Amino acid sequence: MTARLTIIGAGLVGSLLATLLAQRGFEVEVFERRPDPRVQGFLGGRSINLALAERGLNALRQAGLADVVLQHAVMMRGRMVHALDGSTNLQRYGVDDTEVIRSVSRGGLNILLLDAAERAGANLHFSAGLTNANFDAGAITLAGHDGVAREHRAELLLGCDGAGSALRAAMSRVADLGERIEALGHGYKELEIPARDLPSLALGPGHSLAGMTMERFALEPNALHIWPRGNYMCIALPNTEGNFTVTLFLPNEGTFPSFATLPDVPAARAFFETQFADALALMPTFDRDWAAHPVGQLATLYLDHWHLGGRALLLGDAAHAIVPFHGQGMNAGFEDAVELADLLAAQPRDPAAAFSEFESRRKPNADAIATMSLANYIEMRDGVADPRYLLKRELAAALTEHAPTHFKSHYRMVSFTSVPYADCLERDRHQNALLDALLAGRDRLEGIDLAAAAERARRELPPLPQGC
Ligand code: FAD
Ligand code: E0Q
Repeated sequence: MTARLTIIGAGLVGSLLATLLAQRGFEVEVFERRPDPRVQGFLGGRSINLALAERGLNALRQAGLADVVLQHAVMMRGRMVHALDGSTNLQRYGVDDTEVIRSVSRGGLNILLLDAAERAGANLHFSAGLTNANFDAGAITLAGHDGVAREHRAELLLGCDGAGSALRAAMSRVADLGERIEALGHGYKELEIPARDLPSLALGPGHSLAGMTMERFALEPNALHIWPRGNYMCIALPNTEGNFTVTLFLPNEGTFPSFATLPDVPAARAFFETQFADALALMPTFDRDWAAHPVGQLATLYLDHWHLGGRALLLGDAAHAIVPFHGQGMNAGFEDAVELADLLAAQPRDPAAAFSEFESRRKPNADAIATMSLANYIEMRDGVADPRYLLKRELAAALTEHAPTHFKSHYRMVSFTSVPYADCLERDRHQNALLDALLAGRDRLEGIDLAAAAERARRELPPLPQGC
């Protein structure tokens, strides 16, 4: 057995990794900067949610947690696109309800994972933020909320401390990790559509409890809502309590509209009245939310190196923070956790080899999902309303049906399979070229011989992996 493993950060990835490693018999210590959310309640108390897709769910399955998480999730069948005139259109994500994504509460999921980590035997320490590491001495420095610094022995460090990772900073002081941060130039603000206040009706015939609960949602519950507006957009994800978390994505600077041109609540409200009138009508706390919630920043983080020999390794956002437009950051981090736990369990005496293998397996995939996430912003904010995009989508759906062994839409590969991200990107380049060739000079599907197109897909594209 190796020495103790020390995880920095008990967010989504750190707490899942702690669970997986403890379940494999490792001795695990976890240090988290914030206080224990199970004791203090969430900081800010806001419900923020995330989309969980197959990769993340698969990782939770490995930890034995998929069923319990699904009980606290809201199914999203597709994207509900809200046009400027208030009309809506559901674009299904998958072929049927076996292909859906789920909206889960970040705070709720974190609490569930912390409980699981403790049950599996991990030792969790809260209000203990890493401030420095001495890799040669095998020691770390931690600061509590009292500001008092403490030293701790830690030979093997696993950095799950997020995009602003303190472990990454400590590693960078002794080695060049080749860090590059590319700011998106767009920020985000979180708002809320609360649940409807229903009169407490007696449960008469035809009124199931579930039905009553669904009526609390002010918008279709089983969808990811999106208001694409060209250079910017709003989205809304449902929470089990009947409310929606709304996120506005907008350029930071530049001509109207940007965050810089919305200096106060009246300006923001006027902007929403012209661009998101239907959503604004459902946001009674808009003014308060706008004033209270900060603008979050978005960036992609690239590193050439994720580890220092067998002493320290970064994973999750600490290694590869991405923009959120594919809803894959947590999913990718969960895949990391499973991969690392398996590699360490297979060679417990050689962490350097496990870390190096982890980096060579995961880095191409991290780069690929970074690229696809950036591309999805363009696609989401103006593509989903573009006739050319819709035509391509339609042809892709037809080919999926006629050549299921060789063609699967980019979105479905990423969200509903565990085909490595790098393979998804590579396959999609070929698929896209085929779609463009088939659609050249056309503005409708009529006239395309689908049987011949499917034959061409089978001839030109490599077969999809088994069970996909
Ligand atoms: P984090 O969740 O950031 O956790 C890091 C933890 O480390 C925190 O608990 C923090 O307190 C702790 N920490 C920080 N510094 C220290 C320190 N010095 N010492 C000790 N502990 C420390 N992903 C999806 O899959 N689906 C989505 O729909 C989705 N939507 C998103 C929407 C937005 C607006 C954003 C910004 C991101 C979204 N993501 C989504 C990405 C997702 O949030 C991240 O990929 C995920 O949270 C990464 O998990 P992590 O554990 O690596 O980092
Ligand atoms: C998903 C689910 C923040 C965010 C999260 C997401 C998605 C989007 C747009 C955004 C991508 C999609 N998407 O609908 O294609 O599938 O998670 Cl902005």
